[in-house]
Amino acid sequence: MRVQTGRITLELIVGDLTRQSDLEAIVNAANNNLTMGGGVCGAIFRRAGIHEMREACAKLAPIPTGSAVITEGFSLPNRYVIHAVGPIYRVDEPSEEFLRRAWNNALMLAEEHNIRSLGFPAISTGIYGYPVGEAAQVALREIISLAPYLWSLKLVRIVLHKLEDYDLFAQTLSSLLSS
Ligand code: AR6
Repeated sequence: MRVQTGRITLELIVGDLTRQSDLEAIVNAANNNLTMGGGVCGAIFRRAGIHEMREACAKLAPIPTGSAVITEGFSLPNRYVIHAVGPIYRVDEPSEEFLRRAWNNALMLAEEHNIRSLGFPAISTGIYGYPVGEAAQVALREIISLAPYLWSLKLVRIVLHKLEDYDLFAQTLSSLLSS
């Protein structure tokens, strides 16, 4: 699914975030210590080069929930990785506000670095337990509300790992755009 909103193109696809070679940057669903975890984070570290990414992240850690930092992409096909920390659902409260901030700060950091194309995973919806439908509302609302003010970003692509997650994001996007 692809729509125009504000000044950007917003895409939803099913796929692997670590194989988006046309994107300048991708967002990692990170933890506060910026260490290599499982999920998309593990995949990003492996494809970037574990040693290089660990060293770069160690210099920036720890960071608070809802914030974001940037590193090189090393061996990834992307120039940059933006590491954003979403909330652990119902542990980091208010979870909705922390998730909104994670998306907001990742987008703002991309703008500061003049990044034109950025890929996201569904932050917090794996190991951190955030229900995908609720996370989609928070993420898509934040993108749509910032979209008129984004100058550098032209393309934001959300890469969903599972078809059922894609369906939930697509339904949510359709209903937000028609309301
Ligand atoms: N491409 C796109 N999405 C993916 C991929 C992939 N290759 N692999 C998994 N997903 P998670 P979180 C989806 O658990 O919930 C790590 O240990 C997955 O299906 O990666 O924010 C970190 O270090 C889910 O929808 O991140 C933290 O400690 C989404 O990515 C913690 O997990 C996010 O799931 C962060 O947990």
